Amino acid sequence: MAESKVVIVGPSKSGKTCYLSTLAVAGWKRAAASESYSNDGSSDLRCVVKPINQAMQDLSKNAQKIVIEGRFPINATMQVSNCEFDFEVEVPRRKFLGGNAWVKHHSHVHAIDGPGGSIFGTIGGVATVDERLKEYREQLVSHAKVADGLLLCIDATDEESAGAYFIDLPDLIQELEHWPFKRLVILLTKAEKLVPHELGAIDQLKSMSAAKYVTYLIGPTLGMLRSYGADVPIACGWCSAFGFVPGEGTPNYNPQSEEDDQLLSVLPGMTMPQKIRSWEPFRMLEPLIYLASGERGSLELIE
Ligand SMILES: Nc1nc2c(ncn2[C@@H]2O[C@H](COP(=O)(O)OP(=O)(O)OP(=O)(O)O)[C@@H](O)[C@H]2O)c(=O)[nH]1
Ligand SMILES: [Mg+2]
Repeated sequence: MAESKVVIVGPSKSGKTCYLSTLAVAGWKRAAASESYSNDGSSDLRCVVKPINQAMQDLSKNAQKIVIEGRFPINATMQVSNCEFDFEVEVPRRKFLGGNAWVKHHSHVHAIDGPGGSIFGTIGGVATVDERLKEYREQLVSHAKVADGLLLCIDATDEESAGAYFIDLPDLIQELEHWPFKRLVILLTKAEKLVPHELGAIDQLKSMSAAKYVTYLIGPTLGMLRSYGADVPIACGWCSAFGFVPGEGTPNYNPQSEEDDQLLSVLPGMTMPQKIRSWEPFRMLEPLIYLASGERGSLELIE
């Protein structure tokens, strides 16, 4: 079994915890043969996410519960949690004389989730002098030093976070002393909010280039990453924990709500099966598929 260790990094509120919370359900949706679920990239790859420790189980369960209520209130993370899960992906390899042979990649993933402010404290008002944050930072750095994969989250709707990356990410990379990562993904979260709140908006998002958007947001920071992780390609893509309303393609958040946590699809009077079906996270698994197997799906490489 291939063991891989992934570190998830991103400024406060960039969607790290929601990302982890949503993975298990995204895996079930993909595996449910009765649902024509095509929102997670190439559907010919079989994959499964199995929480194996309490931290990951708690996150997944929390997301399952709150989504039934039509709200997604995830609190800011105040400690480092070591979320462990098994991730399996089977990738078809075309055989010489036709047909497919399946190659299984099996990762035991340790995903470290911690408060964004411990790494990205300069912009956004989180004081890095805070002793607790310093301690969290040390833990994250020690995990990152032996990680194979780096998943950087950026809130696609928050241009300010480009400043956080520009100012604070170089310090973190320097602290690692050597570049440990074999694969790197830059993930644009909350992507459903970037397109107009209308029917079919999902197709607009699918036609937009994540690579161009990442380059626009953090171009010079990419140069810094390149100079440290010379040969490691930079993959990037869109994702959304809220997703789009199934069958309609409308972004699944309530634009009238003040809070950033209300799903549009869960309406009073809906049956429970309807509620459960109406939550379809968008492209949550592709980063993990790539980190485990190198299969890119819809992730784009930055040239
Ligand atoms: N609309 C929308 N909101 C999202 C999505 N993912 C996360 N959010 C919201 O963004 C806010 C921050 O998400 P978190 O997952 O807590 O972010 P975090 O990076 O873990 O933040 P810290 O723990 O503070 O470092 C929450 O209010 C979420 O409800 C998404 O896909 N769409
Ligand atoms: Mg968090």
